[in-house]
Amino acid sequence: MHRATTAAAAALPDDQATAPAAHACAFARDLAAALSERPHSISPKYFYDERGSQLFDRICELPEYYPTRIEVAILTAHAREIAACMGPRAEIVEFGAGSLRKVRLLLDALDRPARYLPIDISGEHLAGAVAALQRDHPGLQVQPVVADYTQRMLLPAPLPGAGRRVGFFPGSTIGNFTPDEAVQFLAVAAQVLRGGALLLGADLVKDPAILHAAYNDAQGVTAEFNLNLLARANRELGTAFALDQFFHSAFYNAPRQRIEMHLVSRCRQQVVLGGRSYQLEEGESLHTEYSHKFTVAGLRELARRAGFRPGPVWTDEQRLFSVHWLQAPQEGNDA
Ligand code: AVJ
Repeated sequence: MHRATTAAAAALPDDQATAPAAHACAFARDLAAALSERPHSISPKYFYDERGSQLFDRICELPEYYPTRIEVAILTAHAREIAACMGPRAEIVEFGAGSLRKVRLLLDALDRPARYLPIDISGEHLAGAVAALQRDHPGLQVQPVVADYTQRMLLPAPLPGAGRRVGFFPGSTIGNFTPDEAVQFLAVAAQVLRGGALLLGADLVKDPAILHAAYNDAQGVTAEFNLNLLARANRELGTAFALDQFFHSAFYNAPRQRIEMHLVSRCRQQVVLGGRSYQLEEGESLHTEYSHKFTVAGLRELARRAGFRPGPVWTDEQRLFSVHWLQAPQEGNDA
């Protein structure tokens, strides 16, 4: 099971300078918990330090990793229709904004967007990406939020005169959550986006061979991305994980409709963290990520359970990936 507790309503850390240290503590605590319990499992959010964010950007360019390419094609093909759903002066809130590549596809089609609020856990990476976006869109108000969107967070009040507040959650990152966690996250998003909507990207169930290849690329970038979790612990927490004593494992669990990623220990070994020693057996794994796959109907049902009213869905011809327009509840409606 994931330790990622899902979002409750809203909190903007007002002292962002303390965020990295606070995060290192959370990482130490969560890694210690992961090593203490069996099966060992840690949240995939710890992949994304500066190095991990760079590796993820490289994954998005891999020939085997179709989700980014297909989602970009869908957003490009339907940008005008999506922009029409958003309406004039929309405020876009992106959850886990990363390198801010995908929002650019929408910005060009949008009618005078009021503001863009990218939320990301990787502060340094976000700052660089915001600077680059501002160069290309000098008139756009951008307000980056360095925060963990799986925790409570408070968003700034809407700008006076702004149109709809539209959440943007591309990439099928929703798949990192278990289905129950996904509903919890979506329920909070429905509250935060009240009166507006959520534009959500969701990867679809398909031939397991295609899924397997996407998470086991020939160049080994995904393996390096997975192993970076241990490298990061060595950098930030003073552990001494021997990276060559672990291997990357990613497989499709068909009944659960998800890719699972693990780091498997090649031998019996000891790990020291925070003055405590933990033992890993040969073949024992640390689970690092779920990447759930959806059917269009299944995703719409999850959204309904969270209080959204599902609207238009856009997919590619091969139905590899889907983009959903989900209407948030009306303002002042307590249902
Ligand atoms: C960013 C979470 C959507 O699950 O496909 C890519 C992360 N992990 N390759 C995904 C990821 C391995 C990605 N998400």
